[in-house]
Amino acid sequence: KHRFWETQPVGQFKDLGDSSLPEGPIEPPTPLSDVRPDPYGLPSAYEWSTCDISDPSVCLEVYTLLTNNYVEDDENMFRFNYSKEFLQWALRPPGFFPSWHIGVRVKSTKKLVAFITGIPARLRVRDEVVRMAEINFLCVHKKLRSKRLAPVMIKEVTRRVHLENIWQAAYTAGVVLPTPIATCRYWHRSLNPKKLIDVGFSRLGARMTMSRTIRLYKLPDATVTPGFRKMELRDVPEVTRLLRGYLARFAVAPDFDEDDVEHWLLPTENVVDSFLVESPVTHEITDFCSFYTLPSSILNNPNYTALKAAYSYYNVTTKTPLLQLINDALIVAKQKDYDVFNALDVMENEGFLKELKFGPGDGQLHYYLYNYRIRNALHPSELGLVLL
Ligand code: NHW
Ligand code: EN5
Repeated sequence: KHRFWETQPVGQFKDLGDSSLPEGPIEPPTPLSDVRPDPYGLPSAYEWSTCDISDPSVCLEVYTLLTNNYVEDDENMFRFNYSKEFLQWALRPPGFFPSWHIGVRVKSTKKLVAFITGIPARLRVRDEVVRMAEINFLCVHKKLRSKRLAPVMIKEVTRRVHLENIWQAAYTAGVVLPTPIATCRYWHRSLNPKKLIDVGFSRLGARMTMSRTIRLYKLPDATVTPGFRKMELRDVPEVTRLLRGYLARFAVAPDFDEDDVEHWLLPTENVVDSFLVESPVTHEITDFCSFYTLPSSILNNPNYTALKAAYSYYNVTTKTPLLQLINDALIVAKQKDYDVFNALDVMENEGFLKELKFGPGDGQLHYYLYNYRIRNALHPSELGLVLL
């Protein structure tokens, strides 16, 4: 059934309840001298191309490929539209490897037709911190689908990760592959219900009118938590301590240091927004919340072309009630003109989703590890990891 994935060091469906298998790496590392020194073969019309995303013309090519060919919902009404600024941020974290930004071009025209990326990360799985690659943005042009190009791309990124002496990876996908470490649900909180209904993102509920729906989702004009403000560079050490302490609770979570927090959480306009609560009395940072910006193109709608979506990222509370903190995040997202605020049921998010009027989406997100076995699937609330 999975001709490619059956050959890979990942949890296999046939091993699902086998408690004799140990947790941890499935295969040991090989000597670096045993890693294939040259790229995997592509069909003869195509060539590998390392993509320097800091070059604006290359970034535009990647952006264009993804804008036209990346992930859609199950009814092909919306397609993720990561911005160029977002791609630069997502692909250039501390210690990133340029060689892990891999394109495939048509030899004759140099047109970019496929893409896959890795970035380095330290992920803790239970008690062990493991150096990993996070794989994302796998995309094959619509006209080149089902030609088994994806397995070659996955093998090539694996080879380039191995060359850096890294032997594990993490990735998420909307499709079921062998085998998820956890299966999460997307939840959606309407901020602009009229537009969401007009574009088919949501429906008018039974026995609901448009004006009742608009009233239902109305939010205050201003945030309510005293000391709630945007995160700044000077906050990085304290936010790092707060976040590290919090992420220690989860079975799988990133091991963020100050450089990571500066990169991933310091606000970048239209990419990532972070807010914290500074005690008006002690000036301690007691709470933190963040979201990233990922619009979707609206396919085939006469009135609208883009859906502006915020995605819940990392949140930590020690003093402010979680519902109040996230409600303040909803208020700032509404002020900034987002149409919808999305969240997964990871971490403690179940504790605010229903109360803050999020509704379950029709999409799932499966989390995977490569070359690392976990004995039983985790509950979403055991995940302390959000991939972009
Ligand atoms: S998930 C988003 C993936 N991208 C999209 O959905 C965009 C739209 N779709 C496409 O571009 C986030 C194509 O449909 C793609 C497949 C390219 C998805 N992950 O070439 P073939 C990520 O980027 C398997 C993994 O004929 P295609 C995470 C499929 O099961 N495998 O298909 C990426 C089959 O294998 P099987 C996927 O439709 C993680 C084979 O590909 C997959 O033309 C990557 C068919 O290939 C997916 N999302 O192209 C893994 N979708 O065994 C990283 C399909 O079942 C692993 N497949 O026969 C770790 C590597 C690093 C290790 C380091 C130590
Ligand atoms: C790797 N980083 O299916 C990511 N999105 O629910 C790759 N549905 O937006 C993997 N179908 O439910 C991504 N509206 C996998 C997800 C792919 C995209 C996807 C889903 C997630 C989505 C929307 C629109 C559905 C359109 C028809 C949805 C309902 C919202 C409603 C609001 C009011 C309260 C009830 C829910």
